[in-house]
Parts: sequence; structure tokens; C-alpha cells
Amino acid sequence: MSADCIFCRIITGDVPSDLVYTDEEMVAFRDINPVASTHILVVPREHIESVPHLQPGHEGLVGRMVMRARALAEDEDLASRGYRLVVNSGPEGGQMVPHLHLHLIGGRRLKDQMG
Ligand code: DGP
Repeated sequence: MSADCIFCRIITGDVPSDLVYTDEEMVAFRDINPVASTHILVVPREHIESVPHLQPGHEGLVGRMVMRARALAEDEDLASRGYRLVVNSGPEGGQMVPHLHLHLIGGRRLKDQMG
């Protein structure tokens, strides 16, 4: 928990969000600035800043975040249509919120955006 972190404040409920999933180790909520009809963020409860801050022992968490994104994509009827999972990391990776998160984006044909 980091008091000045917007995602930590969403996790504690201090800041409202459109939650779509919650369990003991992660939450998922709709992005405030969606870029497609489905844009969900899968966020660990633990305040991990970014990919370089992952430690040995986080492998299972990261795997379960991906599997949760897959389940949410199924809930959103995206499994056969396709979707994108994105992790931005650090300033040059386009990360705006320094709390690790996985974007699930889908519902339209996405452009090639490899930089
Ligand atoms: P990134 O650039 O990968 O760090 O993406 C951060 C995303 O977080 C961005 O798409 C907008 C979203 N976001 C930022 N603040 C809030 C908030 O207060 N609520 C919600 N639901 N999303 C937020």
C-alpha cells in the first residue's frame, strides 16, 4: 500500500472505480479513459511499481493476472474475436501509473502499435 498511489487508493476503496473482479491478491476495474469498448485493468493488491520491480516469487501472481485477464475477456465475449493484453513499463514504455497493471483491451479491430 502506497498512500499516494491512485491504484492503491482504488484497491482500498478510497477512490471509486467500476470494479469487475476482486480476490485476495488482485482487483480488476474499468479504465477511466477507455480506448475500446472493453478496457479493463488487472491490478495486484501488492504495490509493485513495475516489471523491473517484480521479485522471485511473483511468477504465480503474474501468471494468475494473465489468466484472470483471459477469463474477463471471455466474460466480455472477446475470446473468439481477439483482444490485446498490454503491460506498459517505465517512462519510455508509456507507464503513467507506477503500480503494475495489465490492460485488457478489445471490442474493435486494434491497430498495430508496436512503437
Ligand atoms: P499506463 O499508461 O499503462 O500506466 O495506464 C494507466 C491507465 O490507468 C490509463 O489508461 C488510465 C487509467 N487510470 C488512471 N487513473 C485512473 C483512475 O483513477 N481510475 C481508473 N479507473 N483508471 C485510471
